[in-house]
Amino acid sequence: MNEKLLVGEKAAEYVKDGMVVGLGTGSTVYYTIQKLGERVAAGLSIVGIPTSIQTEELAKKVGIPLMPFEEAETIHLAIDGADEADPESNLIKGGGGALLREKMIAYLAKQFIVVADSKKMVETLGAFKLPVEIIQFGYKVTQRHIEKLGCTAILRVKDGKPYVTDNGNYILDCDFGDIKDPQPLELKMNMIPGVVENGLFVGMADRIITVNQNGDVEDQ
Ligand code: ABF
Repeated sequence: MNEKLLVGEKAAEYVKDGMVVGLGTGSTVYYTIQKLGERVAAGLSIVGIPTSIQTEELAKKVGIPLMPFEEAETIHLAIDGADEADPESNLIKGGGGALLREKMIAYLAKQFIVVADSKKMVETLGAFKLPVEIIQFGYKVTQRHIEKLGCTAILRVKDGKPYVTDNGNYILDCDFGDIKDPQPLELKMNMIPGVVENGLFVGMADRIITVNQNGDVEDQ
């Protein structure tokens, strides 16, 4: 059973005519975007705001009209994936490197729906290393400040070079072990000069669509 397809397509049902829709990044929301493309072709009138260049290209390919984030007065609904989700619907995101734009769009959205296969649902966040977006300047100093919070912070590398986000920044993947209380960590992290944003989305998700133990799509 393709859990990503099931939850991704279920989320598309929440999109109504006239909506401005935040379009997430990743392999699960991929199915949401595909389904929305079909519905647009059948007459659905929406405008999408992509959370990454990758999603912008996918949305154009499937025919979803787009608008620049700067022009958005409001976003009715943002739909995105996650790397982990705990029972309080706190998330770790950023495995795909798009966490900054994802968080900016989710923050503006009136409703934020997360699509997550069952493997993403955890009791405690932290098995997935926390992505943190930092500026390139002085990144080793920033890395040391972050490690003083109690983690090992590893510079994300791609093709042998530091990975660079759509915004021209680096990402550190930070191993804190179990993150039992994500809110103070989210705040402390962003206080560090050089940190742009981190992948803890605390209290932001309004709904998580996943698959339960019986294999049924569950709308939490
Ligand atoms: C995106 O979804 C990222 O934040 C996250 O890394 C990614 C993971 O989800 P998937 O498994 O759907 O690719 O929003």
